[in-house]
Amino acid sequence: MEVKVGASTLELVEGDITRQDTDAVVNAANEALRPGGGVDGAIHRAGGPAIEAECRQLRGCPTGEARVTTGGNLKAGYVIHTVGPVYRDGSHREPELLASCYRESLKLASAQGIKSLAFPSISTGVYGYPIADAARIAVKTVTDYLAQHPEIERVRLVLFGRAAYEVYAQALKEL
Ligand code: AR6
Repeated sequence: MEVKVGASTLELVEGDITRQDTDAVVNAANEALRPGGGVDGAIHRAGGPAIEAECRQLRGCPTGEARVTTGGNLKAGYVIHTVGPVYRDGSHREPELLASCYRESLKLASAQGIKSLAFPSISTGVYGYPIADAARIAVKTVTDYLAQHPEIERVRLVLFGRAAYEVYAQALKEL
């Protein structure tokens, strides 16, 4: 599924973040920027040790912020590492911090001259964010950014499995 936002394209696909041919892929990282499980583990396995070495130099990343490394052996030239909130009950700034992950990643892409990027569904695995709520925040934040930033040509939201894809497709339709 694909929609136009001004001059830019927002795309939803079911797939694996490590196989995307966008200029950058976004990693759902942790504050230490140490390789973990889920998307993070997959990106470090596929991208090779160069990414971890660069991460070590960065000395961590606070929740809601983003940092960039090269893409190692990935097709994507860059990895943007962002740290989603751990979901508790929704009243601990989780929505604001999750929106910030998408926005800060996009700002970093604009600053680096990255024209296309692929996001996974941040915080909805190990960090426990309810996916329907996370999907609404993701599509709204990305759409708002693209409307103001035509320099980003394409954002692809990469959902792992059909069920996650359907939730995001519904959120996009309702927007
Ligand atoms: N491609 C796309 N999406 C994927 C992939 C993949 N290869 N693998 C899993 N997903 P998670 P979080 C989906 O747990 O919740 C790590 O240990 C998955 O189904 O990767 O932000 C970090 O180091 C889920 O919907 O990220 C942190 O400690 C979504 O990606 C912590 O996990 C996110 O799941 C971050 O947790």
